[in-house]
Amino acid sequence: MSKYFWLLLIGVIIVSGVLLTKQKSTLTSITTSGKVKDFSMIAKQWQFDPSIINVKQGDKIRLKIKSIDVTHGFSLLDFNVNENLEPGKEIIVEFIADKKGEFTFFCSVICGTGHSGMKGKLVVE
Ligand SMILES: [Cu+2]
Repeated sequence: MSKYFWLLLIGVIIVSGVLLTKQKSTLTSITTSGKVKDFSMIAKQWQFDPSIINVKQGDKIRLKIKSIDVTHGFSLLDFNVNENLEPGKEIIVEFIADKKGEFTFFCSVICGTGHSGMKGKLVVE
């Protein structure tokens, strides 16, 4: 075999690798149901109310969260959500529930003795 054959082969491998990567990135898409689901949530020592949220896969979730006592946090890491909740200030969190399952959200700011138990669940069906 000649040197050129191997050079050509390596070239083809590199080019097809680049093409495949490009294709992958254009294939990534999020299917939405087009429905926006609004929820109002209260954070307080030491719970979220409601603590369980049920949605359907593809729903766009709009969560309005307000702490009514001290500073809390709202972390839903499976959907890249992590917000600080200043007392009395409403924040809006938006994301698409693009995967099924049960996902835990929790307080991410140390807020007192019950902090570690301050959590809830997003259920996506
Ligand atoms: Cu906390």
